[in-house]
Amino acid sequence: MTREGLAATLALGVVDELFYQTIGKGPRALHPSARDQIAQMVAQVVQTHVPPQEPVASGRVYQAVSELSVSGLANLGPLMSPEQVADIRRYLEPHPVYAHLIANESDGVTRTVETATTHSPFGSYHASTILDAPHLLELALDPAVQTIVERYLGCPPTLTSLNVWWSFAGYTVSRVGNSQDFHRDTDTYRSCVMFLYLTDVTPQSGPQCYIKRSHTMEAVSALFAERDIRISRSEVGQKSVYAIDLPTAFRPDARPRDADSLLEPADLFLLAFEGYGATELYKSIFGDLFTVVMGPAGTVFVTDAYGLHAGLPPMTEHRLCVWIRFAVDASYPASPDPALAERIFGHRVADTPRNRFVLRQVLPS
Ligand SMILES: O=C(O)CCC(=O)C(=O)O
Ligand SMILES: [Fe+2]
Repeated sequence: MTREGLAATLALGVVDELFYQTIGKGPRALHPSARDQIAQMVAQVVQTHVPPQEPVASGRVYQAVSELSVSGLANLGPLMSPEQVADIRRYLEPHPVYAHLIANESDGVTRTVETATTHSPFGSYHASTILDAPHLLELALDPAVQTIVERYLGCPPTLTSLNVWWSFAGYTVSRVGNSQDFHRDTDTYRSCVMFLYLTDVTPQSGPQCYIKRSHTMEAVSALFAERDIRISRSEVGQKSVYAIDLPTAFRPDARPRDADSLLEPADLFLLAFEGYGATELYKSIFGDLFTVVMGPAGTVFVTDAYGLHAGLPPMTEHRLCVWIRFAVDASYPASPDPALAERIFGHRVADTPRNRFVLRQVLPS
C-alpha cells in the first residue's frame, strides 16, 4: 500500500466506523472538545503521509486563515471572473435539476429549473454534472485555496462533497429545521466549506448568514467572558422552537442542571436538533455577530460550518450557489467512475498523489 493509500484508509471512515459501532452516531455524538481532539489526531496521521501543498505565502492567504480561525468566516471576494461565471452558467443551462437541496435525497425525478420551483425551495444538479462543470475543481485545487484549507484543517484536506443548487424565491415562510434555519453542520470532525455565488446576492436574494465566533468552544467561551453573558437555562426552553420543556432543549449528553443555573458555552454545542429552531436564543447571545454575506456572482467565501449558519430564504430572485466541502476525515466514497477520473486527472487537474488523495471521495479511481 502506498503512503497516500495508508493515510486514506486511516482517514477514510475508520474513526467514524469506531464511533458508529460504539456510540452509534459518528462525529455528531461528540462533545466539541472531543471532536476537536479527534480532528487533531486524524490530521496528524494525514499530515505525515500525504504530500503538503507548496504554501502560497500571500498576505491575503494569511488573512483568510486568521479570519477563519478567529470568527469562522473569511470572505475572499469575487475570486471568479464574470467570464468564468458565465462559462459555468452556460454549461449548466441545459441540465435538469432535482427538487431537493441534495440530488441524492430527492424523489429522483429530473425537472427543469422552472418546474422545480413549484416543487421545492431548492433545486440541485447531479454529482456527475457538477464534476464535469468548468472551473469548479480548478477552484477547489487552486494553490491559494488549498493553502488556506490545509492551514485551517491542519492537514491536506479531503474534498467530501460538491454541490451546485438553486434556492428559489417565493418560499418566504420561515422553514424551521432546514438549511434556511440556523444550525451547525456536525457530520465531520473538522471541516471548512467554500461557497461560490453564481448569481448576484443582495439582501433580497437569499444571502447566507453566518454567526461569527460561534464555531469553537474557545471562541464562544471568550465571547461569554467578554460580554458577561448570563442567561438562565430555563430561558433556553422558551427560546427554542422544538423544545417543549427544558430537558428536551438539550441533547441527552448535556450535563443536567436545574432551571436556574446559567447557560454555559458548551451548552451551545449540545442543544437538541443540531441547534435548529433556536434563532431567538442566538440573537440574544451573538447579536451583532450575525453576518450576512452578499456580493456579485463570482464571490467566494469560506466558513467553518460547525459554526451557526443559515441560508436566508430569497425574497425576489433565485440564488444559485456552489459548495465545496473539505474535511480532515472522510466517509465512504462514491463508486469509482474510471471514465470520469480519466477525463479529469492529467487533463483538467494535475495527476499527482496529493490531488488523487484530495479528490478520492468524489473521484475514486
Ligand atoms: O444556503 C446556504 O447558504 C447555507 C446552506 C447550508 O446550510 C450549508 O451548505 O451547510
Ligand atoms: Fe449547513
